[in-house]
Amino acid sequence: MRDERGALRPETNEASGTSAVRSSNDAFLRALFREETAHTPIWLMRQAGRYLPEYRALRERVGSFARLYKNPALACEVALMPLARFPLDAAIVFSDILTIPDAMGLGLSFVENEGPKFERPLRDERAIRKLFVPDPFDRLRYLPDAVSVTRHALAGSVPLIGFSGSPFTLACYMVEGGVSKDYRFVKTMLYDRPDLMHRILDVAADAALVCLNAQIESGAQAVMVFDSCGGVLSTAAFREFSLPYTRRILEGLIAEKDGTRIPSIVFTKGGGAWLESIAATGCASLALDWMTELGEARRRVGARVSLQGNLDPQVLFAAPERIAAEAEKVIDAYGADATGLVFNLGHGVSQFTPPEHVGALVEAVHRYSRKLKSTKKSRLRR
Ligand code: 1CP
Repeated sequence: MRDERGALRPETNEASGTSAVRSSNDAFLRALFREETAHTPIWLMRQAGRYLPEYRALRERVGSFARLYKNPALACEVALMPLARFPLDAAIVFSDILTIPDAMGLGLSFVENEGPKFERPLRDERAIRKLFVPDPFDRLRYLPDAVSVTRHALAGSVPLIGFSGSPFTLACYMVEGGVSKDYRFVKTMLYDRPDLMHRILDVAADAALVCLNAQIESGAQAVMVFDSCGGVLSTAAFREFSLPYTRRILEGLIAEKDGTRIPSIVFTKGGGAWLESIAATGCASLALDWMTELGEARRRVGARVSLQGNLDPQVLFAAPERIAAEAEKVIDAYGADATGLVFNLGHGVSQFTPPEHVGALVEAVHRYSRKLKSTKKSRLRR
């Protein structure tokens, strides 16, 4: 089905027939809202990616990463790959945060083993003044279409997450032109020409917002903002150049779709010092990197937001028994009986992770949390 703008639209809640029911497994959405669940839901950042041999084979066949995410049917196929292997509690649309600057005309390419590169990084004032907000249903049409095709294919099995980069993280890639170790260009601009930095952030915030809302309109049931570079800032700079722009996105998000609230998650890598201010932006949930202790985070902000995280992704290199033991530690750190935890890694799955180890993690989180939650229930009945 296509709407008046010609975009693909999911047949809403086709599986249930009612608009109020979320998904047959709604543990992920319930946990985001700090409601009771029978188990702790789990999904992993970058769950659909290079550690899966079927992903590598498809990318090889198709020729590039961009050909995958620009084709809604292939993007859907990739998003479903990890779910075919593991009983994960959420799916995430297969795309990249850098599609927004690409649609702004910066010329994105992905160079093998070097990561993303922009042909025209933003360095001069004229280019910055000309920056514009791309129409998500025009230049980025493949993204809302991928959301709608994936939502349809999930058929109500688990919820679908949409995402974007935070304005500051987008600005880092746009100014640096790719991955950076020292953030030299972006920090030079931020301190020397804060007016230009604010101009980029202003456009990036509007672009991220329209892009997230397009994903919600197309069927995303939760959205996540990745501030993967936020942690490189001083506290003062974070308060000036990252936080207000993330807040602006959260304030503009579509809050409810078909009678169901749409929760938002904010991930600030290296943001452990600022949890209170991030929680005050209005997000439903904070995603934490592995440096932050979950129990401490819960004491600081757990009454306001749910938490997502935060196993060190490199634990997945260890043997399955060690993975299970480390996962239990994460759950225990949060508070075994508690509501409001979505299990995840503290950052994306490494491409060198053996897929069976991801299976062992998902199994351990489900098994251990089910045991703890049923013990709590029978304790309450007594
Ligand atoms: O096949 C390939 O070589 C492409 C590898 C790849 C993949 C699978 C890239 C390149 N991006 C992605 C997908 C992707 N990116 C998803 C898909 C959904 C999922 O989680 O399964 C998401 C959510 C992202 C988000 C993203 N891209 C972030 C934010 C999260 C994070 O990891 O901090 C960032 C910073 C990027 C930039 C990016 N894209 C790709 C690379 C190599 C990079 C540079 C950063 C890095 O090395 O991870």
